[in-house]
Amino acid sequence: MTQDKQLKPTAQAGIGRRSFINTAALASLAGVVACTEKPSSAAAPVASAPAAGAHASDNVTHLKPGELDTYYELSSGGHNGDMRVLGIPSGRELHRIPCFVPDALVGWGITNESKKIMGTKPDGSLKYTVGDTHHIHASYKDGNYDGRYAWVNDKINGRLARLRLDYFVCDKITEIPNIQGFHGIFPDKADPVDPKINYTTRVFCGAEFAIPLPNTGADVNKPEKYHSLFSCVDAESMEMRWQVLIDGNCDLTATSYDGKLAATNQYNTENGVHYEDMMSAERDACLFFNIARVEQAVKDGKFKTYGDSKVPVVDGTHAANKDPKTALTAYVSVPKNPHGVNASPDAKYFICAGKLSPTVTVIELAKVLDWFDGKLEKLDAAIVAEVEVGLGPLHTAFDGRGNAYTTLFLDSQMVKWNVATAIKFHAGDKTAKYVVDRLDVQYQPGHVNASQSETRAADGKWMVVGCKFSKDRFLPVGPLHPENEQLIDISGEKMVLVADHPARGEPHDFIIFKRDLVRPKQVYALEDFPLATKDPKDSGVVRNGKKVTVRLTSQAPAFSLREFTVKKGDEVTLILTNLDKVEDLTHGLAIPKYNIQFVVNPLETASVTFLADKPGVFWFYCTNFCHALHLEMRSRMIVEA
Ligand code: CUK
Ligand code: CUA
Ligand code: CA
Repeated sequence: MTQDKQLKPTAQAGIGRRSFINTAALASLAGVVACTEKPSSAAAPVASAPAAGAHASDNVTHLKPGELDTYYELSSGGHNGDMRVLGIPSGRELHRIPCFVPDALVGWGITNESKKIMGTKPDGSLKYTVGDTHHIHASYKDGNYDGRYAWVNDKINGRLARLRLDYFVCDKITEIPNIQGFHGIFPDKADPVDPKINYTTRVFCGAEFAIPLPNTGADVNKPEKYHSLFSCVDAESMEMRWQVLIDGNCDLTATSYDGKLAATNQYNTENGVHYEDMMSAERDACLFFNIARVEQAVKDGKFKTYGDSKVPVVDGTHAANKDPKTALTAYVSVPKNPHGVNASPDAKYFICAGKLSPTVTVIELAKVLDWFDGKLEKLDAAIVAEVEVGLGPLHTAFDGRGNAYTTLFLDSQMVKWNVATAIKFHAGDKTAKYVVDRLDVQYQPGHVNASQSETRAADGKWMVVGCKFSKDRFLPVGPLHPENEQLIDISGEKMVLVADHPARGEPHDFIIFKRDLVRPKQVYALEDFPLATKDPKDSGVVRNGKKVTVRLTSQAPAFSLREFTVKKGDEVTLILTNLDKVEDLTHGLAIPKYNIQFVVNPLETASVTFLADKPGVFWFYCTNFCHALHLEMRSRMIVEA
């Protein structure tokens, strides 16, 4: 065979493109420049040369058929409203986990069980059918992922979803009161007061948009009434614990390894309600929360509530927290409209990227705690470095060897820089060369993450860069391009671009962790489902007035009932238990003209409720290929007129 099997990413498109972006970028403060690049109508030529330089390591990138990846990537799906699971280094997409938005494949938003998690209106229909996931983080123990849960935000409707990492399914969704534009999330890694609790018990949630509180239509033109809230959700119960009233708009959230601090970077400390106002100040803030003090204030009853919500809200505004000894919050000044705050794996620093400033700011956590303790006079002294890295810095990943990797949106680059050297440079040693390497990426990177980056076990092997634009990187598919996730080998001194993976819009953040940190189960247990039909002989129709319950089971290649009969006007609840217990033996159930389709995995039970409003014969059939006689796996629903 002479076919070219593995396409390598092409080398960078050259200096012309970059200088073009830079010129355009300077002309546009807001940085929306990517679309001014010349579009390309054809696919890029197949690369003939391998990616620049020899591999710095023995990282294996090309998996042969049957070989498994060594890392999981959990990625958000943006306004697709879903979550994705990929294998790294292959970049193969393994699964999409629906949470906020219906999913036709599995029947998410169709079954009663998934609708209950998603939330319904009084008439039983879904409360929301759109979502916008950005940030995904997993539960911790001892500073590393413990494989229990992951959480993801919905920016549009202000919801937090939890995923169980034993089954890779969403099991709870919480709607956060009195917020809009819910953006950054981060689980805590320990308890601030009880050292025995060295695992996640809280999830912090930053609201981006300030709204009048309460938002009743009364104070729309009073900017002083606009606030956003920083929220704490209980990791186990998924109930709201407390909220903090703050100045500014939250972007990302980060937490310290000792559980004492959470932070969010604030890009609109001006509290502007119009676009221009949000960029008027030269500096904004990285806002720190003293978790123990916030919880004490809640205990002491120093809170209010807004509207119908019973959730306690403490005052974390700048004006109310000037005295370090009582402050709940600390506003550390960082340059103009910062984007992203990330905790370094050595547990010492939080790093904010400048976005509209070409800098990154390194904040030492011990010094922030000193300020709260009255031992550091000026909060600004917690900043131990503020150095230039390039244009449009957004997010930062770590390799566990003291290096940070920051996306440069406007420069279309990754910059690798050494944190300790940057601190030296900032302290006055102008010979300290903190920039280690630069690598052009294709194009306009937003998020980045490295293997195990935001844990104490950061291993510096792989980095994935989420490029917002893909242009000439893939075969053209019409106007809507995929995004481009680029795999980069970071095991050596130089970053090496290894592969491009298209991603359907629009992943923002993702985490990459070792595969043995989770133990996914592939078969359910019957006992987990109160509605389960354990014996096919228990199948049948039970009528209670106009309410009809139909129980049936599936075992390849048949449903337990060959037919069932209901009457027009009945409210039918159909409960299906899959009695096949073999891994990978999933069945589906679809009812033509009734807009119903869902799947049941091995030993899973799921149900649907619908109004039998159309008389006739309806062949309900198995949608998930399960057997040589899969096509024959169908039965009749008879709806009598
Ligand atoms: S934001 Cu998307 S690129 Cu939601 Cu994390 Cu920075
Ligand atoms: Cu059961 Cu196909
Ligand atoms: Ca600002």
